[in-house]
Amino acid sequence: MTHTRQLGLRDQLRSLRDALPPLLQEAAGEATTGAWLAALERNVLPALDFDLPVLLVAICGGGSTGKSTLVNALAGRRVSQVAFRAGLTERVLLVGHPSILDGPEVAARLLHRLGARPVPWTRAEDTMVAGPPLYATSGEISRGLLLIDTPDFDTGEGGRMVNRERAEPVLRTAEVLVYVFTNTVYNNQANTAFMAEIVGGIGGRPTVLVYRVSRVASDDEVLDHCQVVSRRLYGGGRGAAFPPEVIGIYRVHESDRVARGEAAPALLPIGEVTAGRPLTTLLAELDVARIKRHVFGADLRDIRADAQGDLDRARAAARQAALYRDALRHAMAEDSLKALQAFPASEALALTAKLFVETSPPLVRALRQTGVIVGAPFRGLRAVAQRVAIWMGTREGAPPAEDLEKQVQHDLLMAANAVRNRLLEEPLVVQVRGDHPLLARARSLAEASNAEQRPVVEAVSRGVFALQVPTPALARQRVAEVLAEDWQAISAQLDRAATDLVSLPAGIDRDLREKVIQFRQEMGWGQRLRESLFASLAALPPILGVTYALLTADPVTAAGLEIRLSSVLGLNDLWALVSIPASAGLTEQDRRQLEAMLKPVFQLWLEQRAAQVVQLFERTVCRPTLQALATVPDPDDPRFGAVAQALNELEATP
Ligand SMILES: Nc1nc2c(ncn2[C@@H]2O[C@H](COP(=O)(O)OP(=O)(O)OP(=O)(O)O)[C@@H](O)[C@H]2O)c(=O)[nH]1
Ligand SMILES: [Mg+2]
Repeated sequence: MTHTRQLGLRDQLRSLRDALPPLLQEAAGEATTGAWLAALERNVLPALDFDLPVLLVAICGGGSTGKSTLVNALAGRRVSQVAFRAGLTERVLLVGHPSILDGPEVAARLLHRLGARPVPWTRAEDTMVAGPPLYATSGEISRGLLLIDTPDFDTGEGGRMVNRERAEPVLRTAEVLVYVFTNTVYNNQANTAFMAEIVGGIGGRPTVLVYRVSRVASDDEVLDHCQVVSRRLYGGGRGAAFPPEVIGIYRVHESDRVARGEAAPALLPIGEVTAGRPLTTLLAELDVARIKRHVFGADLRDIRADAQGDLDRARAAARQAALYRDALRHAMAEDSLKALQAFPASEALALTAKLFVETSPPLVRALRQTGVIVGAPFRGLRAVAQRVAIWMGTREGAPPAEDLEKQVQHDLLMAANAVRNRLLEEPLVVQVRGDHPLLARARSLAEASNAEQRPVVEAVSRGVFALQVPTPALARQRVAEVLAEDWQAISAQLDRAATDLVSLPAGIDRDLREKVIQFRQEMGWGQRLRESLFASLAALPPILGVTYALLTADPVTAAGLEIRLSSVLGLNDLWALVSIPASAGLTEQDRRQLEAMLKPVFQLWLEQRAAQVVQLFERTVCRPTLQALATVPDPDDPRFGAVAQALNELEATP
């Protein structure tokens, strides 16, 4: 690997390390899973920074199998405490050549791979006491090796493998393993399963088997047992050949002299792969560079796979939160309609009349000529004329009716309560039409295999779908707050807001004027001709007058003027229908024209008011939930793309 490539790789890996864990935390409220972050920080990044051609060789196995005895033999001195008691070695001990481990700087950087800062060894007994890794030196150890004595991984205490937790990180870090096992445990499922996970963990690590067995056992029996072990470790079927990861096999016999500490154990090479070489020779002959490349590549592959899993989960969680947030907005829009049952119909009618008058030059001229509409046959007409005058700026307007305000307050409270119930329910259920973007998003998330909780899509009727959107964990955590909210304070806030909602929204006449002009342009010749007839004053007053009479029959609900809200929707989907019953006594044509005139003002009112009510819900009932969701990164957050790119480049790294 060239220097510049290493630099590029290092940057990618660092950006992965820095960006992915917070992304996952923010999106899913979870810490990273898998060992990728530890492998990255402990193995790969230090290796890029500090490339020393030394192999880490871990001596591992069950309790009292003779690991420490073997380490002492290889080191040529008693560095590790040995005894008959299983579980004796309680901490990691590293032994290396003084030219490698000499100098605190080198030692510290080399041992940095183990996570905890190691301390210098002083005496063999230290290995019996739990603590940070120890390091010792021995001139007998090859310069290319760093031996590690490890705690056993099968001594139990209160149902826990106490030493396994100490051994595991070291074993995952080691580049070569020497697995020591005895005749009593060679067939032990638990030990080999643990080892298999470790050795398979980084794409198959080279392993030396050391089998402590009676001298009475034949070589064939010994090899047979070693076969059992290696199949357990690396898989593979029955057959004479050992997997390529097994790089050496030794048998070692029970010896009282060894047990008494008078002699070093004699490791007898067996099997073709060992080719009669002593263990020291075999280890010294290992191709350090090749093994390091292999381990490094395997580490990178593992990191990539694990990190990809985390990225996928973070993305799915972000998409889920965004879907929930938007579905909640949709639900709020649905419920906002409950708060909009009282349309200020007389105001709307007056405004429409005013705008039609203003935008119709012949009508204005006629009105100017005759002054206010005098002597019309309907009593209500005077009120309309007053309204028209108010809108034209010649008179002061009266405040909105009290009962209308009460109605709005009541409706608003009911709607807010409906929204609150939605927050407490799980999942959130909303209805959408077939072409609504929420539907496509819910479907694609339902198909995403990595989503923890998936939305469910159900067809309700033709073209209408119900979406069940799971509540993200982050929002679920806030349910208690939703429940604990001061409902009285919220009611008071809603009541105050209701005052503003009673009349037509401010500035609506500007938007409406455009619609009226557009409407007029779309009118056919015949209608325009009719409209110009309104100017004769004979035709206009009856239309306005009749309509006004209809409206004033019940100013709250505007009985007679039918308003229908469709609720299969979302704000963009709002459609409104204003219809005047045939019983109103208008000609079909006048009725249609009046409906068409009123429809734009109704729609504008509905859109603007619904948006206002939604905002009100956002500030009150939905506040805790929305606050929680606001901390979740958007699915378009550029950090997702940056992490994905870092992972892609890792894949391209040989
Ligand atoms: N007979 C015989 N005894 C051995 C041999 N190797 C080790 N022993 C003895 O077995 C006991 C355990 O040896 P240790 O080296 O402490 O074993 P260990 O695997 O380090 O044990 P833990 O640290 O407890 O996991 C000691 O009493 C050793 O003297 C051997 O080859 N033959
Ligand atoms: Mg030991």
